[in-house]
Amino acid sequence: MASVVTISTKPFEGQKPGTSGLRKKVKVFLQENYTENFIQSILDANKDSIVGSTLVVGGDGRYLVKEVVDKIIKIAAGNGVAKLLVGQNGILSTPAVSHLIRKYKTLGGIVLTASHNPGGINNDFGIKFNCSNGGPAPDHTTNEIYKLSTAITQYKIVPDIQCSVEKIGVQKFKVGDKDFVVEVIDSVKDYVDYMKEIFDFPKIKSLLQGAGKKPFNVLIDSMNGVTGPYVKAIFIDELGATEQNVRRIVPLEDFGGAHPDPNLTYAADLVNAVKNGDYDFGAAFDGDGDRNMIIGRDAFFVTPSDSLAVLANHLQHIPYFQRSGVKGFARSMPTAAAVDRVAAASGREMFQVPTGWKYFGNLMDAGRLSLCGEESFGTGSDHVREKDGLWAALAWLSVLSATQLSVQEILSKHWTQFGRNYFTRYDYEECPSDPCNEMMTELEKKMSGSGFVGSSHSSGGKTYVVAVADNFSYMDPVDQSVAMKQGLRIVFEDGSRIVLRLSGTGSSGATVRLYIDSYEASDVLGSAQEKLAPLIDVALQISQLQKYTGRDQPTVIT
Ligand code: VG1
Ligand code: CO
Repeated sequence: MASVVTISTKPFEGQKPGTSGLRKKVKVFLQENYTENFIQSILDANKDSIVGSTLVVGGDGRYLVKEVVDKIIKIAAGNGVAKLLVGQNGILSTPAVSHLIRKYKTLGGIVLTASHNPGGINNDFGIKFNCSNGGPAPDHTTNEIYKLSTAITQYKIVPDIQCSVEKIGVQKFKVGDKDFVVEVIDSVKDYVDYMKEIFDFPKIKSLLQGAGKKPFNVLIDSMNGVTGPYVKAIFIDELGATEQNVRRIVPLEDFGGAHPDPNLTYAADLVNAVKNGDYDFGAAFDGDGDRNMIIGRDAFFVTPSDSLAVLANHLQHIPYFQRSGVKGFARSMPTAAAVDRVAAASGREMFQVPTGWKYFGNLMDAGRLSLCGEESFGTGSDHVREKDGLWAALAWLSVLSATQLSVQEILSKHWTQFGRNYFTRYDYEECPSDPCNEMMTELEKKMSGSGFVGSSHSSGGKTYVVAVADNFSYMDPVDQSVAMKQGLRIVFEDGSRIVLRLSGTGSSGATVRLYIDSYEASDVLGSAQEKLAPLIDVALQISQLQKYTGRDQPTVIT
């Protein structure tokens, strides 16, 4: 029998979850009691239901996941949790955690990941709490966790529990007179079974095998993140792909030094391999498996905003939606409005929420939302309450199989029918914080000053007249909660738009994100960078971004 020990502790500053959980350098989490404090604060935020509860625990395999899984086991036992479902070796993708919470109806789950941020001893770690609907905790819960972390005086732990998470199976412990159970589960099985229900695997398999014609060649890149074992189970074991169709499918603690963010800069390897090889389709996923990048033959790039719109227009090809029907659509505010046009054409509800997947959950729970996405390579549906990288790749393959078109043909057809929202995002990563904050304050002042609305701004022979200027705020239509200050937005009379916000997922300094989009009804086959160049210039002029950040070039262009 093991017993509970109460350890005195003092609050740490800055345990405030950002866009998606608490993310800091590994070395910050390694401080004595830092991680314990935050875990205790999560459990305390659930104090009315924690005793006797079940929680799901797992992470993306990065450095520190195993150690923190062990701490969670001991602290959960100390707080009267009855059972933990833990992925083998601590491995669970973020969408898989969401699915497990829903399937086994648990109180929630703790996800150990800093997502697309690099891993390893000198990089990032993160902890996120997901609620019983499977989704990231909403603002009122993360605010409560933060508040508790600022006043914490003790945590409860059972140091004597020795629990290995290497082997699948049930381990039982006695804590005082209570039972405590840790069930180590297969990291991929439940998720793979679910994908087989959602999609028509035999159809996708026959697409990949060519169905008598030339095989449809895919290249799937896990970037050494958590999706590796899922990709192996789905693409190789189920869909008959070979080792030539997959890359980097072994999860590594430091992602092999890669920055596991599937975009044109950090997944350049995949882009080049598809460009130079005989591939019809490429996909990459981020560290924790919730993001996706889709490219076609010759590395034809599908922007996430377009990907969302194309999927919205083709959901009828996916068995899950044939059964459940298609409800509304949603996107985050900075995401280009391509999907809005599909919603309008099909008479469906359309929602625009702040950045972060937590804002989609209520709409899904209320039965009003089927498909949503973010420009940051996030796409997903109400099958879980997280964005889901593998789901997106399988959804694309379902559409390609049903239409028998190439990726590029689908996009051209889409733009011809709906027009095109040209979109680009510039990221200025890890800039000094103070000047960036000042830039946002000054810009907001300028935007609310008299005469800004109606003012003209010119570049490259084009003139834009400001129609709307605001700091985006959102009221959730389900629970009426309000999220303020979610990004500065300047909309011009022709509908073009500039959005500027500071990232809430970085672990040091400030990352500035500049989003630009502009709609063209018929001139749809141009290059986004060329089309948007004047607007980008206008954005740099108005914000004086280069002066404040000291950067003349962005770190990443999407
Ligand atoms: C970024 C993206 C946002 C996404 C979030 C979490 O947030 O912009 O769209 O939901 O990352 O994604 P921010 O605050 O840095 O802009 V993940 O895959 O890192 O959990
Ligand atoms: Co992620």
